[in-house]
Amino acid sequence: MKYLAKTDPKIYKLIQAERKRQEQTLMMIPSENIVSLAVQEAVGSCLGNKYAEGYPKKRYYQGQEVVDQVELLAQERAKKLFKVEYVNVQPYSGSPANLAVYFALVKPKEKIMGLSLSAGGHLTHGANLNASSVFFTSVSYGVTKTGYIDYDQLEDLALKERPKVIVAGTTAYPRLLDWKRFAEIAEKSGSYLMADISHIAGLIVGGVYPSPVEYADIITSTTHKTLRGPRGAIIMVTKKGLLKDPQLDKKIDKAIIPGLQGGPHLNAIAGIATALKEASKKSFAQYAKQIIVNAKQLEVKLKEFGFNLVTGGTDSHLLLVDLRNFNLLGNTAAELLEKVNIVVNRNAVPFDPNPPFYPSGIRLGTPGITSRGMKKPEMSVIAEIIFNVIVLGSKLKNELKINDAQERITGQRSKIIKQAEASLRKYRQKVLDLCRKFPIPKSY
Ligand code: DSN
Repeated sequence: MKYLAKTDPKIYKLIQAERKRQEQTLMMIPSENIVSLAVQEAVGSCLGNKYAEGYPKKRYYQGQEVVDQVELLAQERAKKLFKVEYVNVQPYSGSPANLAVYFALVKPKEKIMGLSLSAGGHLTHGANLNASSVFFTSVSYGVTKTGYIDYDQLEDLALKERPKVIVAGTTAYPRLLDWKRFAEIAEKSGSYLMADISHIAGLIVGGVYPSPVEYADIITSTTHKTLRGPRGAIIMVTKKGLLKDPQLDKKIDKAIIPGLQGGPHLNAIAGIATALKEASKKSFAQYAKQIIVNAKQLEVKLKEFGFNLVTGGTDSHLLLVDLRNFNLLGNTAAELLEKVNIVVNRNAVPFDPNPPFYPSGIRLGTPGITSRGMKKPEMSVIAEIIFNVIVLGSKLKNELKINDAQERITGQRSKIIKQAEASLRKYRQKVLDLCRKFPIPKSY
């Protein structure tokens, strides 16, 4: 980074600081990951200088002979890896990708149906205030008391509402999705089935999570989560989707450009192509397998320590911990864990009695720490640290007589954190030791 250091020392220093933060913390937000140097080089390349509105061989500007090959390569690799008929690699990220699908298939105010945000769905699956519910009419399905998707409710609702698109996708759901059941319901209600596999794409190509390809018409995915690529997204159309609607691929292309986007980010598309190549290797399948082994080990250990996990556990890369029996908000838990260099996010649990900004749970996942090479023994150490930190927070909240309403106030939570600091040092040291033993792959 010698050029950046000279031209813009402030940004250079901030990047160094962020790299150090990543080196010294356990990345346990389940949607984050650490990409390879190869992917970083592609993203930082001169491809970002080029405008290329349109699609390979059908662009608006000249000078496309090289970038056409980049985009075609990304498309071909995605098609082969996910076993689909058609891929658009241009979406800037997951949210525009989902919006493009709705834009392609749903008229303003017609219905879409997704998992509610409070039950583990994504903002773009029809949440309040999001474009997916402002421009379209959003109907949400939910989960049962056990935390599993309520497929019976989903079916009743789909038959009643007849949405244009049913979204099978999640952002905070630890279990497998029943693609077949989704497809049967979509068939009955005459809906397109869109699978949003953003969280699980890497697990699917690694062969450790069932693929929706046989069942969905359209599949969207970000590329930077378990797939371990750069920030970006892809939209895929399956054989089933094309049989149902032979124009589906063209509708998606049109929705991306001229519908929603301008010039594609060819540098990101090159990074996606490289990540797809990496994901086709045997070592990636081993990585995907280890992500789940690690999540399962966390499940076992956290349960031994008395944590309640939504649905009782996980089949994937993430766990949703309901902290109500520890009498601590997700905010306090996440802030305390950050003090020992474990980075997770606060998260609502299904039927959360607390508001979304002060939810009762935390969401954690294993893609990032598995990229560092950590395995089951390290998961046991991490689970024990999480337990100790949360028990300490709970005890201090009690001793400081901070009630649930006060705990929502930053200043009150700071009292707990300040009081905890001395005792947290030893756990922070343990985390630092782990980070040193399992360095992140070299990074710019
Ligand atoms: N922010 C992502 C996540 O954390 O799941 C989804 O967009």
